[in-house]
Amino acid sequence: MFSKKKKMLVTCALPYANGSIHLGHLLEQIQADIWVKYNRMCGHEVYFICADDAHGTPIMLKAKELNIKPEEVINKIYTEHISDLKKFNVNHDNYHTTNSIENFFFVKLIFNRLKKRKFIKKKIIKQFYDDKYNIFLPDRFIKGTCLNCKSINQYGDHCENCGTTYSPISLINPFSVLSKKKPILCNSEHYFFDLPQFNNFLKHWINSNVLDNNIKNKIQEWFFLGLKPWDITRDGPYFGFKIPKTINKYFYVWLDAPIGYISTFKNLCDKNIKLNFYQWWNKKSDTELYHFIGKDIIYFHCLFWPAILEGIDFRKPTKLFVHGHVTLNGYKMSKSRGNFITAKKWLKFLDSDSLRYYYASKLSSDINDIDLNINDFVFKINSDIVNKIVNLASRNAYFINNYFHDNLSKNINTKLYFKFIKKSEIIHIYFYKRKYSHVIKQIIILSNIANSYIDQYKPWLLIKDNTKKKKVQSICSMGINMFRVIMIYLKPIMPILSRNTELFLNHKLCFNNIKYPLINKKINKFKPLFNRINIKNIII
Ligand code: NOT
Ligand code: ZN
Repeated sequence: MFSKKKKMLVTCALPYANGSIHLGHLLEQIQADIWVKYNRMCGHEVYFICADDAHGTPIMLKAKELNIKPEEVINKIYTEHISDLKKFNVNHDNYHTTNSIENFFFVKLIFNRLKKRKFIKKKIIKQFYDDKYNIFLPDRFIKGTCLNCKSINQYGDHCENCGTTYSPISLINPFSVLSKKKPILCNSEHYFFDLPQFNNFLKHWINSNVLDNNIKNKIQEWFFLGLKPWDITRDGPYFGFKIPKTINKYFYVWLDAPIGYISTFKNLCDKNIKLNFYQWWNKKSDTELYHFIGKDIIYFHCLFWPAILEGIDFRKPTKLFVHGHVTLNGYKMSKSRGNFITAKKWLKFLDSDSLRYYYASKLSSDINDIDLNINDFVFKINSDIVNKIVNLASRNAYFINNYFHDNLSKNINTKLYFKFIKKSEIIHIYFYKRKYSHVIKQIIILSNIANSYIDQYKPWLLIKDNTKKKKVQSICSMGINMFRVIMIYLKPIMPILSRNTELFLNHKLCFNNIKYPLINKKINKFKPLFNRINIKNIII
């Protein structure tokens, strides 16, 4: 893992600028942030970026409803998103917005290049128009009866009852979600990205180790159904980038969103002279690009995105890391169900490290949904973090602080210490493969061994015997050393607890010097490192 120093660019999907950061966003942001912190601890050069996805009809309508400009909506949300993510110690090197000069620059450049290379086609399509609101309706703003199973009130793009996907035009009795009126069908000329031209390239790319196997099957299905040209135009009024030399036509938000990865990085290069944009995005780049995404946006990232990059001769992603969704006590989170938890609400009752730990304890490299069960959460944090890990520090620090002037012994149990650091081999593999739940399992195994070691020697009895003082110092120093190794493994996951531990030990937690135990060294007075959670105080 320490082999070659790598240059890595890591991204999260861009949160929409029309709502707050919630537990769903946090799963992905925390998953990615742990991976970034881990890779940095291994000595790699890692840049972690994200941005707000600031265009589209919902943002435009929200502004209309509030009687303000869309720019005002997105600016306010931008500040809020940055502050929320920071409070969970998700530390991006740059958090930008897709409504930026850089993004407009790249969207135009990419569109023109694709057009020049004949990857863009024009076509007249029929689209629903709401003549009360005077807008063309996105699929999600049209509802009607499913043509297949006849269930009513289904969205314009797919039926939640039978799973059929279709065009809104085929809905029975369509109506506008905004005005509830029957929409009018109008003709409009749109630009299409010609995805089918990339069929062979994509088939090859998908099989070049960029995806885990479980996702590949889903994609084979799409190839089987046949790739279709992708409509990248929206008619005004629309909040987005206007397509040059057209009247009232805009780039679709899903075209400019992924380009946000490029423009956010460009914006970072402009602030950091060490970074050379071309080195990172040229077709033959020796840097690595990783996208963390949810399973609902695989299509965009596995098909459109690599095809666009291929079409413009840019580098492709090294890997796509896909995760499942968050459920809360077994249910999908939703505002209408009243179980929608924002980052802010979480922090009213709980701390950020505990969410990071809980998510890590459930995360692996698969796309299964992650259930946040509040009782299980409280139990796990109190049992693992408070009773096992922090207690290991506190019970040993008690003796070191009170009987040995804060000094760790010169002698510790080297055989057992070696066993602890040997675990790093498997832990490195688990971190690298994003199998964080396996990392946590190993950590808990080590915590149990460490606590049993102390239980076995009973320093609280030995200390009564004057001839055993040295022995007590050595046992408790070993306890502190085992705690330190555990905390090195936990550092990418729990940054606040790690920082508190570093202050307590007077020592920076890192992989480089894990081989060397802390001996003959002064530590600080123990102060509570983490608070037990009382379930009665949580009202979420
Ligand atoms: N705002 C979108 C969402 O589903 C994600 C955009 C991801 C950006 O929340 N990129 N691409 N492709
Ligand atoms: Zn149906």
